[in-house]
Formats: sequence, structure tokens, C-alpha cells
Amino acid sequence: MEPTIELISGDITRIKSDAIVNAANSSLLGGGGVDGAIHRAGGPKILEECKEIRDRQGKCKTGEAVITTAGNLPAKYVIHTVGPIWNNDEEKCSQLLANCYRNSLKLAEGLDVKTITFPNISTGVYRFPKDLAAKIAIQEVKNFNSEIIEKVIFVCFDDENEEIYKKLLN
Ligand code: AR6
Repeated sequence: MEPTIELISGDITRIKSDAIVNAANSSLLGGGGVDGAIHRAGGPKILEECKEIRDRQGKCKTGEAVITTAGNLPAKYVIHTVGPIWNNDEEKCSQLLANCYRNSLKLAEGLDVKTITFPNISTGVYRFPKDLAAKIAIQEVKNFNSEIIEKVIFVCFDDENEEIYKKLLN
């Protein structure tokens, strides 16, 4: 089944869903933007688990994803994925961004996640064009047929992304 898609504007740390996705960097050790917000609201447990993952596997490559629990957040899991830094290689960057969505959905499925929430990965400091990023995000979710994932929520924090998603989803 194709998952139901919902659009919400606001702060991802307030969303109740089985899993929320973090737009992390390859160090997995935190940063600004949505990454900073998730670690601040979720508390130190998330960073501890990220450090354990680093000790086990090293850095997280662009396009890949790892899982921690969600500390104090109203979710069960945080899926940390590393988006591409936009560099005008549209094809390569698009593939890597698609991998972020696909790999996060695969990990979620393995954990029996029914609802998962994505921020607009790479569209902040990583400067991925918002229009293209939204098209890729929606396409990857629509192509992901799953017996387990029932609902995917896109959370838009900035008005520009919200307008773009509204247009594309209608
Ligand atoms: N809830 C939902 N979305 C948010 C929130 C929030 N609380 N805060 C920001 N956004 P960015 P990136 C949106 O820069 O471009 C970090 O330092 C924001 O409006 O957070 O993937 C990491 O450690 C934008 O649309 O992530 C990396 O170093 C989107 O989240 C780097 O930034 C992504 O913006 C990753 O850059």
C-alpha cells in the first residue's frame, strides 16, 4: 500500500509519530537547525546513542541512516539521515537525497513503524533547492509501498517549503 501523506507546518520535536527523521551530518554528533532542535528537546540520551553508533561504525555516509531512541520526544525513534550538501551536481545530489528518504523508510519498516515524520532534509544550511527537494521527497514516499508504514508526515518549518509542499500535494 502507498502510505497516506500528511502535511504539517511547525516544529518536528512536537509531532507525535512512531519515528521522526533528523537531518543530521555525517559526524552524528549534532549541529544546528532541525538537528539542534531534536537534540535539545530530546535530551542527552540521543547523543549518547549516536556516539555508540559512531564507535561501532564510524561516520554516517551521505544518503544513509541510523536509528536511536527518542529520549524525551513524543516519538519512539529518531532516524538520523545525512542529506547531501548542494553543489550543482543535480543528478548526484538528487540520488543522494532520494537515498535519505528511501533508507529512512526501510529502517522504519524494520522497526514496525506505522507513522513517520520527515523534515525538509538538506533544504536549510545544505542549500538544496527546495522545489526539487520536495519533488524528490514526495516521489520517494509515493514509490515506497509498504504493508507496515501507514502514514508519512512532512513537517515544514519555513513558509516557503510549506507553500511548495501544498502545491505539489494538491
Ligand atoms: N522542525 C522542523 N523543521 C525544522 C526545524 C524544526 N525544529 N528547524 C529547522 N527546520 P537544516 P540541512 C527545517 O539546516 O539543510 C545541521 O547543522 C529548516 O527550515 O536543519 O539538512 C546538521 O547538523 C529546513 O527546511 O538541515 C547538518 O550539519 C530543514 O529543517 C546540517 O544542519 C533542514 O534544515 C544539515 O543541513
